[in-house]
Amino acid sequence: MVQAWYMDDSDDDPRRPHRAEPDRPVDLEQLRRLGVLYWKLDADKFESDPELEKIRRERSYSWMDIITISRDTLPNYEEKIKTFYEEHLHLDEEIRYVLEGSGYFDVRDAEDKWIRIFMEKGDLITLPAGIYHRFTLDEQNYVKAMRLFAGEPKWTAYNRPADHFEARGRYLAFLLQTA
Ligand code: KMT
Ligand code: NI
Repeated sequence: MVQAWYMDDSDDDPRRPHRAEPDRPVDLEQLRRLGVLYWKLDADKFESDPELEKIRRERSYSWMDIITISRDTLPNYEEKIKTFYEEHLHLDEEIRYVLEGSGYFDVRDAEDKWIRIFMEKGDLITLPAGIYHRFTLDEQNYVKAMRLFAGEPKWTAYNRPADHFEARGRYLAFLLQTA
């Protein structure tokens, strides 16, 4: 089951859980209405997994690589971590499959409130084009994840405000339609 919740307003270390009090959990249906898709897979067999292959085929996720985010493995670690946590959007889907370790994807809901999604081993998530979001490691400071892409990857992140992009307009129209 996905673990997601509304965040508190505290600006201390982003790697802490930041659960709102009282707790406001978020379920799969709420995420789906934001265009966020989630699957639980068996990460031990990621190299040959018919379930993963099916998702990749159905959603045209032809491209993939594996990124390990930790101080020792990621060049320019500090800088990248900072960039990941800046609120931004992309013009295409962002797709991540956690193979080891864990981290948090934060996404804005339709009222612009932060929802925090805990991603651990076996969690695959798709963030729609045009959604404002950010990523942080948690207190383990380690994640190994597969990055997937439909076609040739484009990594450009547009920091907020980025409302003039067509992808943003389309996303807002999608939100209205699922409201
Ligand atoms: C991104 O784009 O935010 C990243 O690749 C980091 C998260 S991967 C678990
Ligand atoms: Ni992103």
